[in-house]
Amino acid sequence: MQNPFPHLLATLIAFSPAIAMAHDAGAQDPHLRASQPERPAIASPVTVSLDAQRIAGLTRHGVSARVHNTELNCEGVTLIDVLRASDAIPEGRLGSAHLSRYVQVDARDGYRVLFSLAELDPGTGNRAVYVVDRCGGEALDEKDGPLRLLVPDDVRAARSVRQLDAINVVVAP
Ligand SMILES: Nc1nc2c(c(=O)[nH]1)N[C@H]1C(S)=C(S)[C@@H](COP(=O)(O)O)O[C@H]1N2
Ligand SMILES: [Mo]
Repeated sequence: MQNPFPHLLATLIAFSPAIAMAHDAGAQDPHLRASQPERPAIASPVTVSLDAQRIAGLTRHGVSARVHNTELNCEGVTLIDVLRASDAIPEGRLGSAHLSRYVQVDARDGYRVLFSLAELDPGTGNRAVYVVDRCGGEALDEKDGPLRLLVPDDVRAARSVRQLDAINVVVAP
């Protein structure tokens, strides 16, 4: 039988520039990776402070939302500002490592909802979510408050959590 080695060698040499080019193109294509191969370590979960004094220091906004068939006119702060005030997220644009984190919101009655950081980030999803403490000109009572969420652009008010108890930012497993 003829020795196949010289033929194999000739084939490898003939194709090596193409193989090298394909490899280089892969390394340079910015679309191949959505995130860095090595993620920086981010603590998880990060518990967000709902301390009244800290919330009182944030910019206040008026916010209206339809809940069932009632229009609620409330006042409060943005959830993204609350997250920043607790150092749960960095200032400015959220890097890719933050886009796989989620915000878990728990209520005293056991109700729980989630938001992704990406949907809340003003530079990405820009979903408006508020933490409010007054509606209809009055402080919220124990049935609804003292803090609740309002998500005016959600079709149904299911994430407008009443009886806010805890907020944690979690790295998705
Ligand atoms: N803590 C808590 N928040 C909650 C709920 C709940 O069961 N518990 N239900 C949600 C749903 S499904 C809706 S439609 C609205 C109802 O808000 P309302 O009670 O102010 O009408 O609250 C949301 N927030
Ligand atoms: Mo609901």
